[in-house]
Amino acid sequence: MDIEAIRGDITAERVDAIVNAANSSLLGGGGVDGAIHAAAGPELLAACRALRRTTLPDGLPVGAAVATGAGALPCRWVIHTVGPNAHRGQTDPALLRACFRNSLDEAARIGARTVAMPAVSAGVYGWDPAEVAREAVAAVRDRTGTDVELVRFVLFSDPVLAVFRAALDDPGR
Ligand code: AR6
Repeated sequence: MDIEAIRGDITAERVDAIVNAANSSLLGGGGVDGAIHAAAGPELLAACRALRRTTLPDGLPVGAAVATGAGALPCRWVIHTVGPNAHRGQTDPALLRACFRNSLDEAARIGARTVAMPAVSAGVYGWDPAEVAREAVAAVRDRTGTDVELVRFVLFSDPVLAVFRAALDDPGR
């Protein structure tokens, strides 16, 4: 599996699946979630509403991941995950690692070979981007045996890109 980190807007990624840093409602929000819904158009919201009516009436739990179609986005699937919210006392790194691990497992399950991921929880949810980077890299390295061939971390700023590059350069992770 190739693992890389770039600076960019994840909505422009031409990969099989992109990961969304959603909230439990799955009905949209700000940050990368807002950007993904804006670029995908109403089909994505309709797919999320369908999940809420059927398999996820209470919403998506923190740490879990679920795929939908991608509407007008250039990718084929959006994998929604819910990061822990540090402002609400959700400070267990295992929850954050679970987001990345479960997103990758969902990617493998649906047959996605190339996956782009943002810095889940590093924005509105208040986590230190360096800690997000460490958990994200550890989770992905733990899943190198799956059929996913490429994981690309797509970061929105140079400082966040730098901490992801540092985590990737650390062989202990
Ligand atoms: N491409 C890549 N990364 C982005 C983009 C983009 N287009 N836009 C923002 N980021 P956040 P969270 C970065 O706040 O902390 C929403 O309202 C951003 O700079 O999007 O998990 C949801 O509905 C940051 O580094 O997600 C939830 O309520 C990272 O993505 C809540 O925010 C994550 O920031 C989730 O908060």
